[in-house]
Amino acid sequence: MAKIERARVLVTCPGRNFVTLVIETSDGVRGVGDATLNGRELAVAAYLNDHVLPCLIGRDAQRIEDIWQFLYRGAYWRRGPVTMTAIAAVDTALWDIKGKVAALPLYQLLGGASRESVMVYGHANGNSAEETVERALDYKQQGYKAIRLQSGVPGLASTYGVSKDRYFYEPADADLPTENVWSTEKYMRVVPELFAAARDALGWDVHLLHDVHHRLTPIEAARLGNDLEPYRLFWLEDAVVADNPESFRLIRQHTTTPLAVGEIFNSIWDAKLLIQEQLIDYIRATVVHAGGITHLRRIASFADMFNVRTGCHGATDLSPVTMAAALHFDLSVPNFGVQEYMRHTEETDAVFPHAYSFENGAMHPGEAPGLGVDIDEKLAAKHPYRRAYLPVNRLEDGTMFNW
Ligand code: KDG
Ligand code: MG
Repeated sequence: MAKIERARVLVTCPGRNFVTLVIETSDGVRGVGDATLNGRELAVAAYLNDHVLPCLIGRDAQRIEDIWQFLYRGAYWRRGPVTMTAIAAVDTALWDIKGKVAALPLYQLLGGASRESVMVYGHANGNSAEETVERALDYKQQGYKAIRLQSGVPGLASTYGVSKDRYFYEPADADLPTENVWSTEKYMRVVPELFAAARDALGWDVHLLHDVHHRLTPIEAARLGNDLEPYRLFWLEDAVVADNPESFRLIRQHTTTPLAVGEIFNSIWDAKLLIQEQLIDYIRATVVHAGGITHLRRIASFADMFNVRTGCHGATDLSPVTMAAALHFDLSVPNFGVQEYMRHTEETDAVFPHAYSFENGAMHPGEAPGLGVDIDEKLAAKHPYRRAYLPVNRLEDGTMFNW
């Protein structure tokens, strides 16, 4: 039996913060797991160091399900982003080890490929609708089959999803939270115009997506979904805050625009009502924040029974370790929808050498045993942690709002 002999948590900041768990077995096999929770990184590092790692040493590294249950049930205090991200890191590292021991890429252990490659969506954004559409044309030329469109809103100094750099978007931008200003009225006027211009320029043979980022009330979301129906979106994401899943009943009564939600979900219980009442079309839970490969597979199997497809979160705060794990999952899962792909910077990619690749709008996890990704520990040590917060939002009159 290969025992878990050593485990350590590495916090590194190659342009942005990442928390990585490395597990080593008595047979000398090493696995990696992502434990990054944007803006709350050190809470997960402490949870792992202080409460999880002492319980892991000496356990059979092959018993992934049993270890998952031990960490989930055994904490007594179940769920929550910190706990579930820590469990995800352990789970991912153990699947990596299992793949390496079997000398197979992880997707083979998950049942093999269900498709040739994984369709991904890129992020086109700009300060105006014209600039966003121009960038979307660039993505289409690069071969993307699905593109998310976010544009600036006249009268608002900054808007979610609009980056300073053409390709890299990093919302965790300051040592203390940046305060942004939000106006639903101004936003609601711009989005239908953006998608009308996009269909004119891009045509109909490309999927278009949009992220509201939790900012509307159910009735406003219903109206936006309605306004966008002529442009046949692939999905409208996080139209409302999903704390109260019943909100989606109201949206659903009014629009046929497909709905996606779940990037901040950490358990099947967050998604249960939305899935079983078929209130959503895509579940965006992903490996790192939803309890690892083991729990994400459970969510996807449940979703499959209700015609809900997957659309894993893949922003840059999810490290290349999560990207690799998500791609193995995506390639194998029967009810795959799409994978978000926000490329990492060269600095990040250098710290996390990986086997996955992009070609013609799709990605493949590669054929390396396990996840096919590692962390260069020496290089990682050259990039010490830097505190960085996500922004907050206020309405124009100063009222605190959702970011
Ligand atoms: O850390 C927060 C980001 O991951 C989130 O704002 C990105 O909404 C997001 C998306 O759809 O990628
Ligand atoms: Mg989102």
